[in-house]
Amino acid sequence: MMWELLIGDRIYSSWSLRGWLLFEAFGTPVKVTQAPMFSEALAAHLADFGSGSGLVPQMRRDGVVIWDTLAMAETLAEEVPGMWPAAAADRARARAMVAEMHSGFTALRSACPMNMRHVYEGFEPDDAVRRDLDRVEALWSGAPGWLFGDYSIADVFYAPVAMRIAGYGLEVGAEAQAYVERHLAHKAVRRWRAMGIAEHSVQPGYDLDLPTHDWPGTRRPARVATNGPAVNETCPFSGRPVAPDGLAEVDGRVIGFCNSFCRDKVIADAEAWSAVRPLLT
Ligand SMILES: N[C@@H](CCC(=O)N[C@@H](CS)C(=O)NCC(=O)O)C(=O)O
Repeated sequence: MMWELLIGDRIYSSWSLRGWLLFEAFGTPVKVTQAPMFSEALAAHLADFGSGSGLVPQMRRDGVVIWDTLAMAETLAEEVPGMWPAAAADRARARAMVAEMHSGFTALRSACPMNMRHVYEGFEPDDAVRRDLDRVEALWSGAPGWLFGDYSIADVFYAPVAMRIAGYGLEVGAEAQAYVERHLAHKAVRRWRAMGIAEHSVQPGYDLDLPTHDWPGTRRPARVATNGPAVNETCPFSGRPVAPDGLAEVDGRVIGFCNSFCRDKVIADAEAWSAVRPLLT
């Protein structure tokens, strides 16, 4: 049986992002169930999972429920090779970094809740946030690209920190900034954000009253299309017929999808989807 993963709002839920990357970034198939945080729908899914933790993400298979990202990482790493670094010393350091992320950085996490919709302007980190950032920079220092060469669980755990540095315009040195940009360019992260935009969910508690500008990166100009025909007859994701409300215009070409969620995730970032690339100009 395939693992099932329960997640909250993709735009805001940093732990959900970690949980999903534990699958997506390592090519492990998973059936994802998403519902907005604090919603009745999520409460019903949480009750069905039955762990009693009340938090996301959670994963389950064959009646076994795992309700915390650290336990999810260790459980998946038992069956998926290469999730931890290969060398024992790297593995030990990676575990320490992941544990520190899991239990620490409370100032950064509470002052800068993840919000992948846009970049805030004029956010001033206080001393406690600055100390957390200094610590993050020290941990990332000397990394050969990803923290331990190949992408590992350590990178999964620091991906939302990279999103916060980007999203709050937090100043870090050139080396840390390059690591942030590596995450921003990571196709899995781009797909996650595109799906988050397509959820059209707003959680007011996560939004700051500051001016904003666009999320970093270049994306194809795209919008909802009302008139076809589309260049394709079947949805590039599902193979099902194109739906009347499934049309997107990307760079002037109308592409069709089987539902409006897939339409909107492509409008948000067309190049993040390998199934869509052959349909782009
Ligand atoms: N230690 C947990 C943290 C999970 C967590 O705090 N999840 C947040 C979303 S990012 C949540 O479910 N918040 C909803 C709530 O507090 O009711 C883990 O590693 O999975």
